[in-house]
Amino acid sequence: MTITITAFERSPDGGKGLARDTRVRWALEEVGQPYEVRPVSFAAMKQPAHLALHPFGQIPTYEEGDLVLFETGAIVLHIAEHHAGLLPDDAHARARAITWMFAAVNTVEPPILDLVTARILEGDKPWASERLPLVMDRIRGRLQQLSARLGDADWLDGAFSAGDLMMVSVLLRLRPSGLLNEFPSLKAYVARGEARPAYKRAFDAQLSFNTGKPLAG
Ligand code: GTB
Repeated sequence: MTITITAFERSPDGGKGLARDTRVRWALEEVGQPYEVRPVSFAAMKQPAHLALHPFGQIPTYEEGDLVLFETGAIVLHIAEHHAGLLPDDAHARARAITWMFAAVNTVEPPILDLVTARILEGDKPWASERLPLVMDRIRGRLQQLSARLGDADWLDGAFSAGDLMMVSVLLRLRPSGLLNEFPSLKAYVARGEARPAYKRAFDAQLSFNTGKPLAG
């Protein structure tokens, strides 16, 4: 059955891979599932046709036959549950990998999104310069805890899983801030994720989509 996801017609990041369709593309590449991408403009996202797929008028969405999903955590979990390669077989290890997926979107991503809000949406407010260091410190706190748990392991819990895919995707959003440089083990963890062939294919595909330039090779 054809899988179709939606993505920004043109991502505001110009193809740096920071929009959330990249993590869905990455999951599909990891499990070897072909997919199609339907571009959606900002205006179309808020129209009834797209709102029927995504109640909050955002991308990405995921369509497979009569199944329609939104929320990248749920989409990646669906992909991981239906195709081998992103979740371990052992029931406890599988539950722990899913726990890391939730930790990525529920515990690590919120302060990172707060930084985007503080910088971009609230950057011109008179209190912005006082708030920014507080937001940065909350992120540092989380990164400290995450790097303590990762230790010198390659991945968060044994082999690479959907938990790592989500966590690396969330941490990548920090790159423009430079904060990852303060945590060399996390920087290396993110680099390991980016070095995976499936990530590279996903990144190249979104870059080509966003720039209109054909895929190399
Ligand atoms: N919790 C949802 C999920 O995980 O699926 C969040 C989805 C979401 O935030 N989608 C964003 C969106 O559709 C795109 S990814 N925004 C349009 C809107 O809300 O009207 C967020 C994003 C946007 C831009 C960049 N960038 O340019 O760097 C990076 C990430």
